[in-house]
Amino acid sequence: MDLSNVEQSPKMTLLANYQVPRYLVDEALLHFDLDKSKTRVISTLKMRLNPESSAGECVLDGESLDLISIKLDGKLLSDSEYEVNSKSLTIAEVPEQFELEIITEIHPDQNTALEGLYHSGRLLCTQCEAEGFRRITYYPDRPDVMTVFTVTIVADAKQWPVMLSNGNLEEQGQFNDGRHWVRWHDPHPKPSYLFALVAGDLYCQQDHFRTMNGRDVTLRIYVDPENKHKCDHALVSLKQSMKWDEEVYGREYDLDVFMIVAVNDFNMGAMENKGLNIFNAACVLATPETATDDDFYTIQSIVAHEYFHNWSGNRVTCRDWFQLSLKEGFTVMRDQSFSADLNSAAVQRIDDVNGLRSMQFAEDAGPMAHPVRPDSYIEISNFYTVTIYEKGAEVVRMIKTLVGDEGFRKGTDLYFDRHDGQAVTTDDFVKAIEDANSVDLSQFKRWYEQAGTPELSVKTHYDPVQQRFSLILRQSCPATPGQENKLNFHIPVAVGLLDSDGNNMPMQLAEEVTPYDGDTRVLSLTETEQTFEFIHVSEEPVASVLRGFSAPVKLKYDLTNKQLAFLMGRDTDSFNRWDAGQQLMINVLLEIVDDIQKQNTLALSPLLLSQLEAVLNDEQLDPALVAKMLTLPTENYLAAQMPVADVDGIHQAREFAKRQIAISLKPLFNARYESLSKQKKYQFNAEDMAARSLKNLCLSYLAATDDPLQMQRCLRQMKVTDNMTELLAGLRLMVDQAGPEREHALRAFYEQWKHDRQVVDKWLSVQAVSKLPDTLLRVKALMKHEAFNIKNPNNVRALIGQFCRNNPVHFHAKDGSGYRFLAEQILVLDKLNPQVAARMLGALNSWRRYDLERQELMKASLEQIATQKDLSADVYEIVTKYLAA
Ligand code: B3K
Ligand code: ZN
Repeated sequence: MDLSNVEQSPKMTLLANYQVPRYLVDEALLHFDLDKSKTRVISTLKMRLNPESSAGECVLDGESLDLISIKLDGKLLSDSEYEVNSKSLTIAEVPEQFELEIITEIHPDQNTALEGLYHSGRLLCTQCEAEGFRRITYYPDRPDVMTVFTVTIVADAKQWPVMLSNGNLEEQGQFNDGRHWVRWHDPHPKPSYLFALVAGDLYCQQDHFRTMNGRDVTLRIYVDPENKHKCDHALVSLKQSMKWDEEVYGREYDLDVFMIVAVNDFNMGAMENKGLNIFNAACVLATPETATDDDFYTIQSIVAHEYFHNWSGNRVTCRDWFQLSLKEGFTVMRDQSFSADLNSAAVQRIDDVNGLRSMQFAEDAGPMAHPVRPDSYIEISNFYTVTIYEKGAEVVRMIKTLVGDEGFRKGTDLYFDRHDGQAVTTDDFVKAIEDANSVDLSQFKRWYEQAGTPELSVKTHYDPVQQRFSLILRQSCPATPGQENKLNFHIPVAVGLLDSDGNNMPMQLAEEVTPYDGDTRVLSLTETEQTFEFIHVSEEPVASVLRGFSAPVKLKYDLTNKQLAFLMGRDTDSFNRWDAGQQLMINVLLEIVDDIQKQNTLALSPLLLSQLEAVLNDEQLDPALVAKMLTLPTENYLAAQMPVADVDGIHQAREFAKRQIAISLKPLFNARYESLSKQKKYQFNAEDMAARSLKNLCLSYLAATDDPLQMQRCLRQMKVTDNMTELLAGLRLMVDQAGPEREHALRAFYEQWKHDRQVVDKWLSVQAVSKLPDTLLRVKALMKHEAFNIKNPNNVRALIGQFCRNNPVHFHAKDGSGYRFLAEQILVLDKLNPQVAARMLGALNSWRRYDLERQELMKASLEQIATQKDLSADVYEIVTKYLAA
């Protein structure tokens, strides 16, 4: 397509062009006169020339600001002494050390982008990462400028009774005119992206934590008064996180108070502002009646994630935004191991890998593929990706696997000590681990530099005479945009060998003199191909490769369905047991797709059926694991396994398989459902969650039998339950069956919960992912419902996002209606909130993987977006990269 009429081409930022900041800020005094339509900000900055730089003009970032005045060392600057444009303020001449006073005005109630200071409900709040602070005042808005902030807030006491910022509260007072003021001081130097301010009429729930050195920390959660019953779980999670970080990483909290605020309008999950985390209400508020087990679980992990940032991100921060994974990859890895420690480690690993494979592998194989440490970006907001977060976490996890638990702790201790109060790079992180362990990770660092998912192929050879077993490992990595040829990775491959009874076998390598002690060993693949030869192997083993998913690679290991069935039943590594089952299901389902294409009669593999039956009958196995093992791969993931995704074939095959399994194993599903149905008061713990997940899984299979009695069962479950986990599971199943019961259930649910935003979003989501043919029409109708507001990101994600991402059969409708719908919404959203618009575009990431007709339709929608005037940099960057694919 000719993009020459696309007017704007925002500029690209390159890692190679990094330069240290010319001026540093030693102290920032901020004064806010708060008002929702016009807030005045007086910023006083004590600045000096960076000794590592050389003198020159002083450039400050600033966007969408009304500049009122500038004083340099107390003297008002005239218009000719500075220059302002839409992105910055430049003062031509400044001394080596100086004080700037800048007065600006901003308009929180007009801020629909939700970046900077904005108005949400009855609140004023901020979001500054990555580049939102420049929408509050002129400032060197980059993470390597670290400053001590003191913040004074003045506002009407009635309207804004609570006024918060980072650090500790120093002083407060009243004026005679009904206004009041507070002053917050944060002693820890921090970059501007960690600045936060909140004001509003908020309810506060308080608790305490005693740190490992005996300091008492006050914990506070601030919420809208109607949510005051929803704070307990987050507070428990916070205390669990604080304790875990002390025990596992030796990290103690460093202020007198730690605050969390819940807001309804938020672009992502939460934000780790120093001492004042701001959360999307959906990621912090929960009661058993309104939140599902998944919500409880996610909240626990997000609270932990943001808390852990206090060290991995805040005390030690990023030099520049190319280093984003320094804090995000590491912190995700930390929150994943926290969740694994507190809940079921096997389930946590399965969920993490599922997420990685379905989202990150797709990103890595598509037009936006980028390394964990990218080299360039147009809009940094587009780089808060699954690659930076989830692949970044896998990279840190591999480092831990390579140096061992103790070595890793030595490494992180050194990292935190060495770089406390600094803004550093991923290289600095790796260097600390190397230095603490005397290891060389130079080849390993390619994981940060090269994009794309490596492929690991496995061949085996057994010599019965010599009793030797060879494992031949080979790696390759596909080209990605801008990276044609890849160098070899250093891949840790965890392996076990199983005999025919499923017992672990000894794993002594030919070059070793003593036997290896252990059931799993980690092999380092550093060449293109390497052979590992095991000796004293008394029978031909089945190799269990990539145990625990020891590296983020695509495994190419041609096991027969019979071998997969064996591993599914017998592997001693729970992750690989689940994974073998998934691979078996994929093989079976893709064969059915093939039969559908050839119009053959369909049948379900008896081998798979008997394996599933065995799993369902296994009372010893953790019910949570049973539920995972009985869950078919998603349609999206199946699509990614085909050279050309056959949307309808996959949908039909999966529905067919599900129904066959349901019919064949109905008595078992029935029995387990009933045995798990004992009434018990809701509790959030691994055991009860496991029971509920298996119970709901059984119900979903029973519903797939099309037996009308099962709908009655769903209704009954919805009636008797005390929790949202079971209520929503029932509703979800009913929403897939047309008829008056469905409409009645939806109406009743809404009537009961319309006052609760978190629940209403679930109500929108279940309808967006419905299998019924008129789903798009219903989604469009729901956009006009009182429950939907396009300015609210949670509403957009619940309805539009769920439809486009998790309803493939309707989103990819052959007539292109799904694509046109998405394009229309993106153009509307881009004017309101570019970050949310750009996120929605992600639904078209894999557009080249569909048949030519669908590609044409998707391309037309992309072009329609690309040719729009005044596109945001966010959407511009993604749409042009997609079209270039
Ligand atoms: N650091 C924030 C994400 C900010 C996103 C800015 N567009 C939340 C987190 O990862 O903890
Ligand atoms: Zn984070």
